[in-house]
Amino acid sequence: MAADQDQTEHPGRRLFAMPCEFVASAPRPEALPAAGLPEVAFAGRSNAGKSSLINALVHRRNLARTSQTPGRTQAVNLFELGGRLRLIDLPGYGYAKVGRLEVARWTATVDAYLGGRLTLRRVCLLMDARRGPTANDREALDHMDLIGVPYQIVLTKADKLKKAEHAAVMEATHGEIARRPAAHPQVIATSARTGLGMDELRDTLAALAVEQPLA
Ligand SMILES: Nc1nc2c(ncn2[C@@H]2O[C@H](COP(=O)(O)OP(=O)(O)OP(=O)(O)O)[C@@H](O)[C@H]2O)c(=O)[nH]1
Ligand SMILES: [Mg+2]
Repeated sequence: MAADQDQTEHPGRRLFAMPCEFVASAPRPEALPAAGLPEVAFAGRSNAGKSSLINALVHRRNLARTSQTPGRTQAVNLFELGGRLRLIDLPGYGYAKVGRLEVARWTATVDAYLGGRLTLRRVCLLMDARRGPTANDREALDHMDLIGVPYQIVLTKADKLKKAEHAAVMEATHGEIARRPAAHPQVIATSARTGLGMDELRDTLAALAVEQPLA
């Protein structure tokens, strides 16, 4: 397929082929840079694959730091894509094995960083496709429904699923969000390893970006 045709079918490809740069790492809310471009934040349990997904979206190996050690991303890290969209890597919550970041602490972080941020267009809430929603995930969804932050569920590590498992987790996830007011109805299953679902996610996020790079 010709490249032009590709980009018509997948408008997200053009945006996500643009340069992506690290903007800032904010360990505390006061350190967050001023709002400007529309923002998409990536949230979820520690080890859900947030940093890996950001890297895969922008075709970079190690822009966002990934780790086998859950809880690695502690600060809020901001990246800017093509002068059109900001990507925000949030700390994970609720991993049992390390000094556990409780959902209560995570919700405080979300409130402090993103609660009043008018430029926040969507939170991608990542869930490991093999696990489906955990109790912690449900608390996170409840919190975002309560404060009215629009979010979309993105299943990760879908390369680990068999076909029947894939269908089952999609159905269960749609059931989970059916009555949730702030949930986007589309659930996307992705793999940072195989690229599954990545164009679909890029297209969805591209619709939130500004049309022209801000000068
Ligand atoms: N099989 C598979 N493994 C993945 C995928 N994405 C991430 N992983 C693995 O999952 C682990 C955690 O990935 P990270 O991207 O660091 O997870 P995170 O959500 O940023 O974790 P914290 O920063 O600790 O909250 C790493 O070992 C990754 O290699 C995927 O699509 N498929
Ligand atoms: Mg991370």
